[in-house]
Amino acid sequence: MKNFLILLVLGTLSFGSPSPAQQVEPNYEESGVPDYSLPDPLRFEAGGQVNHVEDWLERRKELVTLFEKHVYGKSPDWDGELHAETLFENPNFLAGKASRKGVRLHLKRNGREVFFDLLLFYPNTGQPVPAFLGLNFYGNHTLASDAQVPVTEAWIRNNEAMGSSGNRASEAGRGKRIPNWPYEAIISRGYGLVSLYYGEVDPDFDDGFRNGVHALYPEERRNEASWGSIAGWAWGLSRVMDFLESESWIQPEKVAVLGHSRLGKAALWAGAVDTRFALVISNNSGCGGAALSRRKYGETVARINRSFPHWFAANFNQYNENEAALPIDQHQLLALMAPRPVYVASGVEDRWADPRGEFLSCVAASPVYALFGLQGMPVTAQPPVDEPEMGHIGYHVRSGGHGLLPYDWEQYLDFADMHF
Ligand code: GTR
Repeated sequence: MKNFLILLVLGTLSFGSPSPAQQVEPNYEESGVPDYSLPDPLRFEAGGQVNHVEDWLERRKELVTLFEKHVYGKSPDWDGELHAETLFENPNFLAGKASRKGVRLHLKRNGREVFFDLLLFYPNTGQPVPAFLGLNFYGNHTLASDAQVPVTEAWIRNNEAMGSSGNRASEAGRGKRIPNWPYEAIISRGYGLVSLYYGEVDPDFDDGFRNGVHALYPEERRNEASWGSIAGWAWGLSRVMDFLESESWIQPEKVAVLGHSRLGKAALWAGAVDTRFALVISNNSGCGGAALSRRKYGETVARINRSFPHWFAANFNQYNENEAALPIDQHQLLALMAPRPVYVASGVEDRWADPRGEFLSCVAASPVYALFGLQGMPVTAQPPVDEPEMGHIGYHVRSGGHGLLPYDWEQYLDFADMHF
C-alpha cells in the first residue's frame, strides 16, 4: 500500500512538471492565453489613422498585400479562358419545385487545362434568386441520393497520393452529406445552392504545385509568398463566380460564399480578395480563418503549418511560436469584408478552432464597420450557446462540435434574409 502511495505521488509529481512532449499539448485554458495586443485595422503601417472610407480603401489594399505575403500567398490574376459544359439538367427536381444541374467548368491557359464540376440547385420561381456557394469535402455525389451525379475522379487524375490525405471521394459517400447541405430547406427559403468538390480545384496534399489550379501557372514556382492550397481553393471560387455572372437563374450581386473548417478559411480569403461575394460565412474556420492567432488557443500557427505545409504561403512558418511578430491578425481578415456582411460560427465543443478567439475577432473587426456607419458585432461579451447575434457581423456558438449543421444553416438563411 505504502509503495502504491509513493508511486501515486510520483505520478502526480511527474504531471506537475511536464515533459517536453507534454508541454506541446494544445492549450485549452483561458489562463494559458498569453498577453497580446492586436494590430489596429484602422492604422496605416507607416502610422496615421484611417478616418474616412477613402482612407480605408487604401488601408484595405495594404492589408490584402500583408495577408498575401505572410499568410495565404498571392494568387495569379486569371488570364485564361473559361468554358462551361452542361453535364445534366433536371428541371423537375423536388417534384417540380426546383431545378438541379451539373456543369463542368473548363479552365484553359497556355495549352493547359483543368476542370471542376459544379452542382447547382435553384427554386423554379421564374425569377433570379440569391444563392449560397460553397466547396464540399467529399464530392458532389455526397449531396445527391440518386445516380445522376457522378463520383468525381479527380483523385485519379491528379495523383493517388491524394487518396491518403485528401478526403478521397467514393460511391459509399453518395447522399451522405445532404444533412450538411440541406438544399430542400435552402430552396424553400427562396435561395439557390452551388457546390463543388474542393479536391477538384486543388488536391489537398503537398504536391509541389503540380496539380489542380496550380498546374495552370507552371511559371509560378513555389516560393516564400506564392499561393498555397487555401488561396487555390479561394481562386477557384472566384472562377465559379465568373461563370455564375452569366447564369440567368441567379442574382450574381447576391451570392453568399460559405465554407466549413479549412474551407471556411478559403471562403474568408475568397471574400477578402473578391468583393463580388456579397456576404461571407465562416463555419468553424479556426486557426488561419476567423480565430485570432495571437491567442494560441487550440490549434496554433506552428501546429497548422506542420500538419498542412501546403495550405499557406511558406512565409507563414516564420510565425510558428512567434505570433506576436505577425504584422496582421485574423480580425483584420474579417474587416476586409466591410461593408459587406460576414458571419462567423463556432461549435462550443470545437475548442481546437477557439470559439472565443473567433468571437473576439468579430469584435475587433467592428470598428471598420463603424467607419461605414454600420454596426459590426452588436455585443462585446460572447453570446450564450445557441443565441446568435446579428449586426453586419453575425456570430453564434452552437451546442456540439465541429460540423456544418442544419442549425448553422438556419442562422445563415436568417442572416441572408436580413441583408439581401
Ligand atoms: C483540422 C485542421 C483545422 C481544420 C480541420 C478541417 O485537421 O487542424 O485547421 O481545418 O482540419 O478542415 O476539418
